[in-house]
Amino acid sequence: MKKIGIIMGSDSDLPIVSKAVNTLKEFGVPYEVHVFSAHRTPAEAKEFSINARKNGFGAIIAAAGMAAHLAGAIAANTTLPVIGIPIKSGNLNGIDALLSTVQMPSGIPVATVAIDGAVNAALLCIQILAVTDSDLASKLDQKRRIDSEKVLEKNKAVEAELNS
Ligand code: RP5
Repeated sequence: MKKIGIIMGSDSDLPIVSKAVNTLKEFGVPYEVHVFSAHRTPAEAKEFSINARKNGFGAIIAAAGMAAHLAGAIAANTTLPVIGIPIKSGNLNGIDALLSTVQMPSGIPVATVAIDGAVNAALLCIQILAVTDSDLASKLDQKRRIDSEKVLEKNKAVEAELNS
């Protein structure tokens, strides 16, 4: 199975990024995690991206806060799918990171999830791998069923308590 690369701009992003790691673990998807910054360690970020396909990666998650150009910088150096996570930090609470990550000019796409949307970033990567992996597709179906059942249980409890 292809690996997922998880790159964050700072170790201060780890509390959010760890949710993506846990989701990949839950599905048994292999991953590598690195702290590479587009502005503090641009050479390492570029090196990783240029070699990602030949090093066995199938998609890359890039998480960064503030003027978050990390996902775009990674996407500039690979044609693997790049999923950007705008991290909530600084005076603008992640709005700056959201706009920096999502507003890519045509030609270099970054699939951007919600601010701090690490679980969805991982699920999108799993869905990408599941295009050609039927076991992974079954696990995704199963998770959807379990999540639906949980909501239906909650619905039952709310209906029983509040409806006359
Ligand atoms: C970004 O700046 C990082 O991704 C992080 O979200 C933010 C703040 O970084 P630190 O100052 O906490 O290292 O590059």
